[in-house]
Amino acid sequence: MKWIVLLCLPFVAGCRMTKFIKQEGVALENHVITTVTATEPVKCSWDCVDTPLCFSVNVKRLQTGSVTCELNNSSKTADPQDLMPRAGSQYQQMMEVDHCTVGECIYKDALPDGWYKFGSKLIKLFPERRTWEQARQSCQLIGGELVSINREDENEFISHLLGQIKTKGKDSNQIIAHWILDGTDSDVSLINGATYEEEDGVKSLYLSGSGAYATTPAVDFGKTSFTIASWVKLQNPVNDQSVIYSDWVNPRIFLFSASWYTRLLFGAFNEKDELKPWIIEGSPPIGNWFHVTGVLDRNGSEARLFLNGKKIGIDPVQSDWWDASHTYALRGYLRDLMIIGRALTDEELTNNITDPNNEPLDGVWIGLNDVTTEGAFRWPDDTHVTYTKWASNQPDNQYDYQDCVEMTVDEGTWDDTSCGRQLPFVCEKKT
Ligand SMILES: [Ca+2]
Ligand SMILES: [Ca+2]
Repeated sequence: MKWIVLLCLPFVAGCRMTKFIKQEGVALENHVITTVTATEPVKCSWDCVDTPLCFSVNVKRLQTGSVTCELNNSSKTADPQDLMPRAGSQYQQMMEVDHCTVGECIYKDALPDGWYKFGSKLIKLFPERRTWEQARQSCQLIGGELVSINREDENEFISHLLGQIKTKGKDSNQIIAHWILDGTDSDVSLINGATYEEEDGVKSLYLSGSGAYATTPAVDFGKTSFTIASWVKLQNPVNDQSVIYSDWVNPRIFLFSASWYTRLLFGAFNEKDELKPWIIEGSPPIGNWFHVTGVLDRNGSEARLFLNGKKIGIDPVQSDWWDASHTYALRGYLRDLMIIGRALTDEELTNNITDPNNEPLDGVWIGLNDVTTEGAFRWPDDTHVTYTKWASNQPDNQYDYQDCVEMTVDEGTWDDTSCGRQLPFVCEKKT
C-alpha cells in the first residue's frame, strides 16, 4: 500500500490538500456510480472529492497515457468483501483532508452498517417512519441526535443520500398518488365543511358525517389493477356507507368504504344504483385508528381486503363496473391515503404495511425546530443557526401548526411542517 498526497489544489480562497491511499492490482466492485476519463489520476481523485457520494476510485491507465476512473459510492471500509483483484487497476481512497477552509472540502468515508463519516460527524439515514419527537428519541437511543446542518456541502451530501431511497420507492411500486391529508397536500380540496384536525397527535382529515368530503385529482382506474390503502378512524355513530375513497368519474365507478353494517366493503355500483360488492369482510374498530387496504387484481379477477396488515378476505370479481352517482359520508378521520397502480401481493401487504419502500418519500426529519418559541428555530444540540436552506416561502408556520423541519427529497430544501407527521430521519453522532 502506498500513499499519494495531492498538494494544494488552488481554490478561490486558498488551497486544499488531500491524502489518498493507493493499492495496486485491486478494484472495488459493484459500487460504480460514474466513469470518467482524465489526463492523470490526480484529476479523478479531485472528481471524487467533489462528488457528494463518491468514497473511492478505481483507476486504470490507458495506452494513450490518459486514465479512466470509476467513482465508487462505497469504500473498502464499508464493503471490504468487494475489494477484488483486477490486473492493471489501482484502488484509491481518501484518508485525510487538510488546509480546507469552510465550504471547500471535507473528509468523508462510507462506513459499515449504513453510517457515513462526514468531517467530524457520523451520519446515517433511517428509512423507518417516525414522528419528529420519536425520531429524535431514536437518535438519542444510539448516542446521537437528529442531524444539525451547518454547511452547504453537508446539506448537499444528505440530500444525495435521500435521492437513493426515493428512486427505490417509486420504481418498485408504481405509486400513483399519496395524500398525507394533514393540510400539506396542495391538490386536495375540502368540501361542505371538511377540515384538518389533530387527532391522537397527528393532523388528519376530519369528516363530520353530514356531507363533508374532500376531492383529489381524478385517477384513471379504468384498465389496470390497483391497490388503495388508508388509515381510518371511525366515530360513533357510524354512517353506512362511510366512504374512504371512491371514483365518481363516469363511466366507471368503484367504492371503498369502512362500514357496511360494521364491515369493510370494496365494490361497485350498477346502472340501477345498486351496490355490487366485490368483497365485504372484517370488523373495523370504532374509535381507534386502523389501516385498511383494498386490492383489485384484474388479471386474477379477484378482490382482496386487508385490515391492519392481515388479509381478511378474497373474492372473485365477476361483474363489470357500472356508472352511477352516489355519496355516503364518513364520520371520522382519514390520513395517508395511497393509490398504487398494480395489485400488491399478499406478501408485500402482510409483511410490513409501513415499509418505507412502499411509500413515496416526500422528505426526512432534520433536527431544526421552533417547538420552544414560535419563529426561533434551533438545532437540538443548541448550536446557532448559521446556515439555512429554506424552500421558497418557507418557513410559513402554516395553520399555526408547523414547528419541525423536513428536508425535501427533490431539492434538499427545508420546510417547516407538522411534528406529528411520520417521516424517515437522519441522525448524527460525534466521532
Ligand atoms: Ca412554527
Ligand atoms: Ca411550511
